[in-house]
Amino acid sequence: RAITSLEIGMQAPERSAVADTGKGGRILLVDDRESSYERLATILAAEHTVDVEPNPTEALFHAAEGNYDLLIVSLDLNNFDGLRLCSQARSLERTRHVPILAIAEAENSTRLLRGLEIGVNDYLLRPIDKTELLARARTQIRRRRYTDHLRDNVQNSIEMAITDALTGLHNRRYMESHLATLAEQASTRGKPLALMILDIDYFKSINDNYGHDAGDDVLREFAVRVRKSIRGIDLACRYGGEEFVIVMPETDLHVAGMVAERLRRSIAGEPFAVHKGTKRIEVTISIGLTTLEQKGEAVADVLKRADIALYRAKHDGRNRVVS
Ligand code: GH3
Ligand code: MG
Ligand code: MG
Ligand code: MG
Repeated sequence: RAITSLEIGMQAPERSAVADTGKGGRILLVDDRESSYERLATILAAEHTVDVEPNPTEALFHAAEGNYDLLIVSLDLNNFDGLRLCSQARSLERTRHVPILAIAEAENSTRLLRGLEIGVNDYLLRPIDKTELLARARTQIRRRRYTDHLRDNVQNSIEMAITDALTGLHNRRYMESHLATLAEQASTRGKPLALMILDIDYFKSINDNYGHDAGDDVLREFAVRVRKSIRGIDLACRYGGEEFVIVMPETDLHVAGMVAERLRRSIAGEPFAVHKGTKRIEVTISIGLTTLEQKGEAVADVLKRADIALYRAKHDGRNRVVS
């Protein structure tokens, strides 16, 4: 049974993808007999763009580079094993999802069966009927477009599931699942791991004084500044409303303290533009900082220690880093 897009929590496919005629595809025809490929190409050209490649060595290269919707491969090729092309196309990342329609003389039907085993999607026996060729080509191209569409949707859903929509940072769920992995890696490799919780000071009064939209502007701009001050391997997430967590692998307390202090200054030192740049407001943050203290320490304990440090930063007057 096919899984529908709705069941896996994404948008219903657009109508155009469902109603696709399968016409207007890009086809690579691999056949080394001139009388054969000239006829097939003429038939297919009525509905598609067709490239013919009689040279099998070139065919795989074109298939990988050419962004085709369909490969039509003759398994009767004289000096070449068409099956090998099919299996290579199946193993290459760039051609893995391109459908293959095999064609062969009836006497080569064992090759066709082998082809189906290695991932050929459909086949036709010679002599090839014009209507049937067009119909089977359309079906494969339609299927290809539809599965591409689904694959994009799945990727988008995954992105959405781990990303905070307002700031584009990772969300709490992702952080919690990933933090355990990072802590484990740090433990087994004997490397330090730093973690900080950042909380915007008096954020409620930003909302109260300038409106909720201005508060959102501040959160977005805050995320931009966070991204600028961390490395690619660091993990930044929106942990709650105006609370963020940054995890820094291979970073000790001293270095993490400098990063935190730089970040604190980058927030306090430059007012935030809100309401489409018509207004600028001063923002400060408080940061609670800690590191993984011993091998195998529970991440909940690390988070708790950072939270206690944050509480002290608030209590001691805000706009500061406490570790
Ligand atoms: P403190 O210095 O002690 O952190 O004070 P605070 O006002 O920042 O702390 P508090 O936790 O009382 O208030 C946080 C506010 O953040 C309350 C909530 O309405 C607001 N908030 C949470 N999420 C969002 C959001 O997505 N957008 C906006 N604009 N506000 C949010
Ligand atoms: Mg608070
Ligand atoms: Mg706050
Ligand atoms: Mg808070």
